[in-house]
Amino acid sequence: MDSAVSDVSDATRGVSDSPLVAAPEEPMQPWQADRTRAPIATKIVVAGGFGVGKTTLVSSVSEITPLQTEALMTEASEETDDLTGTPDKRTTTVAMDFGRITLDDDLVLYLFGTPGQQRFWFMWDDIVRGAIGAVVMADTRRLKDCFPALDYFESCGLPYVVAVNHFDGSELYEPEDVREALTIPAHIPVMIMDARRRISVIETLLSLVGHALDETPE
Ligand SMILES: Nc1nc2c(ncn2[C@@H]2O[C@H](COP(=O)(O)OP(=O)(O)OP(=O)(O)O)[C@@H](O)[C@H]2O)c(=O)[nH]1
Ligand SMILES: [Mg+2]
Repeated sequence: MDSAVSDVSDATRGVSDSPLVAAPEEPMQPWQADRTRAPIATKIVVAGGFGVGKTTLVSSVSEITPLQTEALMTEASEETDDLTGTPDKRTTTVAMDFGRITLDDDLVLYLFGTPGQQRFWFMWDDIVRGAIGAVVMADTRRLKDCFPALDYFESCGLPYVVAVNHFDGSELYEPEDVREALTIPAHIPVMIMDARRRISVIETLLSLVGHALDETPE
């Protein structure tokens, strides 16, 4: 063909003169053929009581702008939502948080944060569908707030780890003390972390992925 388009493409690509050849023939890189390194995408749920730091956790590790569904809190929720542990908290999650993080180049975690307020718990069944595991966040100043999440994952059989979000000024406990207080079985990881620190959150997520793999039958 004599068209200018054909001439340019032939000259720059050095390919055959057939107009049907649209893309350059590039040799396949070894990593492209290695199916063992194809990215694996998994879904992880971040649960826990009201204001324990779920939205903070998702935001601090997400490599995309996290999706948030925060609504301003008003005096109407004063009776039900205890803000003594987090006096600066102004908003609450009304649907879910969503973020993404890629670990080790080929493990993509999609993070789904649950709403903490009791009146939105009906959404949990939808949020956890298809997840490989959950992070149950706890605050040692109000440990009982994480009981509903623990009960939920125990009853549905989804692997989970317990992540104690340490708030400045609160007493620092050993993981084994928290395990005992919450009667968490020995094979379930319990860790003390800080939802604001990316590295701390990544350690928590890696621990969950490892635990979920241990729990999943071959
Ligand atoms: N000091 C301290 N503050 C934190 C930490 N994590 C979260 N916060 C603060 O605690 C408040 C609660 O955080 P959120 O991430 O909104 O909690 P949440 O669990 O998503 O809350 P709900 O969605 O309303 O249940 C916010 O004001 C955060 O800035 C932490 O590790 N240390
Ligand atoms: Mg939230």
